[in-house]
Amino acid sequence: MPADLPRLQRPSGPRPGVGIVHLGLGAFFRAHGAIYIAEAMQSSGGDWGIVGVSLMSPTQRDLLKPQGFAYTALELGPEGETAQVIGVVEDVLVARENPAAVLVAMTDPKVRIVSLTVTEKGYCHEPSTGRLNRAHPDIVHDLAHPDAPRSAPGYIVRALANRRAAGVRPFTVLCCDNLPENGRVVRGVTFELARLIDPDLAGWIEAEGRFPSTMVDRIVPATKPEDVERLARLTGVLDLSPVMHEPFRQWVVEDDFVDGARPDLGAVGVQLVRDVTPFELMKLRCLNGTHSSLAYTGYLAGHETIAETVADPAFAGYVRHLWRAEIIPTIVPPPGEDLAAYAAALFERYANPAIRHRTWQIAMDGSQKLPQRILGTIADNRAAGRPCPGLTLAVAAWMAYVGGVDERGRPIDVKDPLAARLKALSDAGGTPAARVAALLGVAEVFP
Ligand code: CS2
Repeated sequence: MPADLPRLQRPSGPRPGVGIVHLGLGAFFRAHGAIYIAEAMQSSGGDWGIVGVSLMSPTQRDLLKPQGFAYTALELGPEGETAQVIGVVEDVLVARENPAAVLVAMTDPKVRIVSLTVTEKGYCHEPSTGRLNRAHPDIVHDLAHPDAPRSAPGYIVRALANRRAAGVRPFTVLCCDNLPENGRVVRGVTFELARLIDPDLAGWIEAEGRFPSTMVDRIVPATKPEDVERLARLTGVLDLSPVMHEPFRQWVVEDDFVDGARPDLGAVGVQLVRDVTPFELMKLRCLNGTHSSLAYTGYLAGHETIAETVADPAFAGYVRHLWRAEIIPTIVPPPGEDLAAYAAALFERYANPAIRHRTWQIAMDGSQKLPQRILGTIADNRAAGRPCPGLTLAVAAWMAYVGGVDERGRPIDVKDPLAARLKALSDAGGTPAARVAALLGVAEVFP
């Protein structure tokens, strides 16, 4: 890559005011919610500029700051690629470096929305129940130091307490993670934490706060160094933090915002509904459920990406069986949706050779994903007396995967908050039956 390339700069022109603080400024939100919000402002105006927050690492801030926090979104379709420069992020804060600055931003009366993509593990909840995990180290810290929080729920509670003390209306909490009834999960952990800190505050949040649920969908593989080089060759400009994404996108949002304050999302294709639940169940089970099933079985079979996995006839047959026989029968179609057509479109999305979505990446954090992606579907099949060997195989593959050794005896780099415990249980199990029994005993995962 030529050394003298010009660095990407923010597009010129007037800047909107900041109206949103986003916790967890990762690739997915920058390729999904941020683009919708930028388009909504182009379409209908409004001060919905975004201050991003990285809860832990300074990496995103250090990469984006020299570019004026602008970045390129590269759409990778089967027929070709399209680059778009996104300039909706006004600043990026690093919470671990300066928690006070994050709280100042979240307390600003002009900030009407706090959105989140902190991944399933970022809510400090128990995946099997949705309740706050009070033993979580960050929650233990936040209860002892509520004015300098570490967890996402801790920041939400403290910022809402500051707003209440200042006579400022609460912000809307907009969850953009793959959790069932994600708004209600965030609402629940926020209430529980607030009650433990200040019951009057919890009452105020309950009366005045809004936590709409959303369903988010776009396949966004992690950006790799070769993506940066490929983009530089395509555009002649150096962008050190681009995002790669598929053409497809969908955002379904419950239209329940504090004082109705939000960008004009309906103008740019966001579906604004009263109840997201049917859309969310369809997506979590049909997409994320098969994603995780293919991730563990595909990885163990030696396939590096989802596209490679479904190019294998055995796995193409496997995933089509999952949709037809084990997943779609458990779902009531949302209004206007044809589930067979939805699954067929998913297959084409998975087969997109331009998207190198690694099975290893999707396999991350399985203990936080399995309940809503696979176990709920198994439970519904069992209740209906319907066998589900395909999903059971996916759970077995997850159990083999967390054992940390693949089918060729090579080590697996298992990324999961419970990785050490899962490996210890697996190792102590001895026989396969004993390993299964030990892992089924992990109550945070298996209700
Ligand atoms: C994937 C999701 O990494 C994963 O767990 O299943 O990020 C998936 O790509 C998105 O939910 C698609 O909308």
